[in-house]
Amino acid sequence: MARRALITGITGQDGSYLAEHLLDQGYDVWGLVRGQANPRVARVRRLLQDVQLVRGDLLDQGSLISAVERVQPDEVYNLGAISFVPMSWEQAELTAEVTGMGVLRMLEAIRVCSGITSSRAAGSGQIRFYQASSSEMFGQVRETPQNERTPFHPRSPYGVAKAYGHFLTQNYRESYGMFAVSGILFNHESPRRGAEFVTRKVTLGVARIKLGLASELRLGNLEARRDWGYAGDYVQAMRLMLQAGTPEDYVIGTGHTQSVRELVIAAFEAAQLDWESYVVGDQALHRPAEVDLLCADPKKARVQLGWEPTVAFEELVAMMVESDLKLLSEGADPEQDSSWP
Ligand code: NAP
Ligand code: F7E
Repeated sequence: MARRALITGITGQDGSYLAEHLLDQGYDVWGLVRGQANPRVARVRRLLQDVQLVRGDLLDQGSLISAVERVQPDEVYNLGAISFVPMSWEQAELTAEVTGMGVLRMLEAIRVCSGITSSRAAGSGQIRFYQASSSEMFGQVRETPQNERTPFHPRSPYGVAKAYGHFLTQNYRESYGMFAVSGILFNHESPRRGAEFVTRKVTLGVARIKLGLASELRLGNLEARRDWGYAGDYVQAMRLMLQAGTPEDYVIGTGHTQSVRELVIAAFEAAQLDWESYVVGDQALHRPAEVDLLCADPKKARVQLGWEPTVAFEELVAMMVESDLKLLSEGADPEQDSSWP
């Protein structure tokens, strides 16, 4: 029988790529969707027609229990979160509730539906759980590159909430013998990336300038460095973690780091434009506390899971610029959820 997966965050970038990947692997895929009139659900219905939808919200414990009871999943991928770092300062409590406490509610739904108690541990055939953890937990880094043993020093309410989810996932594994893993993923991008994140903001900005739809691009800190990879590669690592013999945590990244300035140069070059004529610095876009440097050491994933990234930074940026040029020239509005390449 096909394995059955339940994905929270199905309407997001990673949810879409993971759903496609799991469908390719022969899974029955279910996506958790929330809200009465969430426009992103229509996009999922249109582009992921083989995904079945179940209602639920990471803020609502009962809804998660009902979803797990209905779907009877073999694997749960918890990708749902408030994931935009600047928003986590503006709505810190909501971020804690969704990105942090949401992990507790999902783990509890699995525990209750599986009949696991402190005296009755998880058995074989148990539901396997993936938690979408983040390199933002490393924050002000203590060493470079960062691996599974690097200490955390998160720099935003988002990073703090993710650290809670990470430790809770480890704790449910240790307390109840659950197959629960935390994937510590570094930044991953794609033509489906939300327009608020810097890669997509830059590639959309470049495409608008190239097509004469804009004359400048306002950005914050150009010196921050990130380890940027391709989302399509990273969702494969999520599945591999849940197929491993033992539940363990893994760092996923490319092992290379670039600055936002280098991202900008690469994107403008991909459209044969001179970036210095268009980019305007904006102090309002700087963060109260910045993560200056991230660079992954993905050796454990390479050795134990056989996972390798396949798309290099310049290729990723060129792919995103090309996709945004196409979308905009077709008259689509990428800020609208109806367009999803
Ligand atoms: P994304 O595009 O921002 O998607 C976030 C998803 O969370 C959306 O589907 C959203 O659904 C859902 N969500 C928000 N509030 C919810 C709630 N109360 N209940 C249920 N679902 C809710 O994020 P992404 O880039 O795909 O990332 C996926 C996960 O990986 C996130 O947890 C993110 O924090 C983490 N992560 C991402 C990266 C990265 O570079 N992309 C790196 C490390 C970790 P709605 O349509 O209902 O709003
Ligand atoms: O910022 C700088 C900004 O918002 C990257 C999320 O998926 O990855 C993501 O978090 C850098 C920062 O991503 C602008 O200051 C400059 O240093 O694209 P971002 P992020 O904060 O790294 C991690 C791994 C996650 O887990 C998160 O969910 O770019 N930057 N100027 C800017 N950033 C934005 N957004 N907009 C600017 O104008």
